[in-house]
This record gives sequence, C-alpha cells and structure tokens, in this order.
Amino acid sequence: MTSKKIIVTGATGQIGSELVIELRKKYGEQQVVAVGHSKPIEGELSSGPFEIVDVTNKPALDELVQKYRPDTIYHLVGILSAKGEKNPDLAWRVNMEGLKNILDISRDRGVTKVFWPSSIAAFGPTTPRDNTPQNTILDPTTIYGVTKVAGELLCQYYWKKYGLDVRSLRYPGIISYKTEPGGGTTDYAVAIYFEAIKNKKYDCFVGRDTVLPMMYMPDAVRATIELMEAPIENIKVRTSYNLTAMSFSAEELATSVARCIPGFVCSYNPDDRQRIADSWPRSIDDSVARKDWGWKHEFGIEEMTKDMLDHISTLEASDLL
Ligand code: AKB
Repeated sequence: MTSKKIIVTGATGQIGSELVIELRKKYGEQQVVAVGHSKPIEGELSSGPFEIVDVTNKPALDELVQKYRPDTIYHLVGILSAKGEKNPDLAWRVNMEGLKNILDISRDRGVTKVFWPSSIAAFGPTTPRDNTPQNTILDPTTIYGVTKVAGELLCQYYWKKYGLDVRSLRYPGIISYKTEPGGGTTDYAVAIYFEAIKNKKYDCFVGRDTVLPMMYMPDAVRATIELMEAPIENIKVRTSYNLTAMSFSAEELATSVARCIPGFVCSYNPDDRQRIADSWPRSIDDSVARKDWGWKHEFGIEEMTKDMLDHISTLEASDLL
C-alpha cells in the first residue's frame, strides 16, 4: 500500500462521506483524515481520524494541516446552488474563502495535490445546452455557479503561478443513497427514490421535461480517485474537466422508478429551482476527460435505479427492525 496522508474536507457531505470510505479502503483507515463542520452520525466515518474544522477559519485549518502533514487534500466543502441563492454571502464565504485558504495552506505547507469540485453550475443560459463542450461560455446566473467559475480560475492560477497540482471535475447531478444531498437543484433525482419506497409517490420540484446531466455515486467517487491518480503529464485541463455519465428528463427518471415500483406516481410542481435547472446544460461532452485520463462511466439509468432501490429498501427494512 502506498504511504499517503490525505485530508478530506466536507467529509460528512454527500460526496465526502463516500469518498472517505473508498480512500480508506485504498490507502488505510488511519491515512485518511475526515474533516467536517459538525460531528458525524454515530458510526459513520469512525473507522479513522475525524476532526471538526471550519474551512473559513484559516488558522484552525493551518493547524490541522500542520498536525497531519497531508500530501493530498480533497476539498469538498461547498454550499450548493439552491441553498446559495437563499444566502449568497454565505455561499461566497464558504466556497471562495474556504478554497483560497486550502490553496494558500497547501502551497505553504508542502501539500502536493489538491482536488476541488466544480459543477455543471459553472455554465449558464448562453452556454450551448446540448453536448456542452469543454471550452465554452461560462456565464452562470447563480452565486454557486459564480463561485465555481471563480474557483476554477483560482485553481488554474495556483497551478500556473506556484506549481500546485490542483485537479478538478465539473460534477453533474450526483445520485446516491447513503447521505442525502442538501440544498442542490438536482436533489429531486435523489429524493424521488426515497419517496417512491416510502410513499409510492413524489411531487417533483422541476417540470417533467427538465433534462440534466447526472451520475451515480460509485462512478463519481471512482472518477475523482482516477483523476487524482492519473500521471501529472496527462492532466491537460487546469480549470476543471467536464464529466458525465447520462442525461435524462425528470419524467424518464420517474418511468424508470415506476418500472421497479408498480403503482408509483410522480407529479410535477416546478418551484424557483426550475429557473436554475433551465440555465444548466442538458448534456455534457466529456471527451477530453475520456482522452486525457481514461474516464469511462459504468452506470446508466436502469442499473442505477435498480441499485438505488435495492439499497434504500434494505436501509428502510433495517430501520423498521
Ligand atoms: C446542485 O444541484 O447544486 C449540485 C450541482 C449540480 O452542482 N448538485
């Protein structure tokens, strides 16, 4: 096993909680320090070190990095799109100051690699919406998207100016069952599964024809680790790589769920998140990621639906015992 020391911020979040588990399997439980802003639920992430640190508190973050001396940081803390619209100041502070603190401390304390997530939210209403290219118009209309564009450029700046090896992915909507997402526009694509199992119905907050790029969590975690393990000479994009697995409408998702849960009914009542969804791409061209570091997704909508429902049913059954 390669000896590595890794810090994962945002470790109690949707992606962080699953990434920590995979990294611990790969590099050893004590090698991966999970960092959250509050204590995780009992048992979760308890297999290795856990620290509570606010990423906007630079001295505390610096102390953490000096304590563990990581060579790699996955900086996953972030306020998502819908929550960011409710509190733009908070989104700016957490997303931008947090990233700047991580980049400064990494540069100053000898961290060699940093991962930071961008998103399809970096695109906007005048970006080509189908098969959105790697290099295209970035004109987000949400504060979250604005922090993603600024963050991408900041990551590239630290690479060019200081040689800090920062790598990034523009995640599509991520679907998972272990930790529910909080405050995103793509959250309907997770909630639908939980509601289907609990109530056999779901009231979707985007319209039936809304199509967005999506990915199942196992693919997202694998993409993240594969990007970080790719040889440095293969990493040609220093802003953020386009990444996708599939695109489907809300209605196609509901149909896929109904195939496994007979009687499931989905209604559609778009709220203010529809405006955000309408400003994002319908599908993504991620051929540059596929070419540079060999990205290949595994899960399509049907495999994902089956896996999600199997796992949620098991969780629900164990809750009832
Ligand atoms: C959100 O909906 O805000 C996130 C994202 C696509 O970045 N899931």
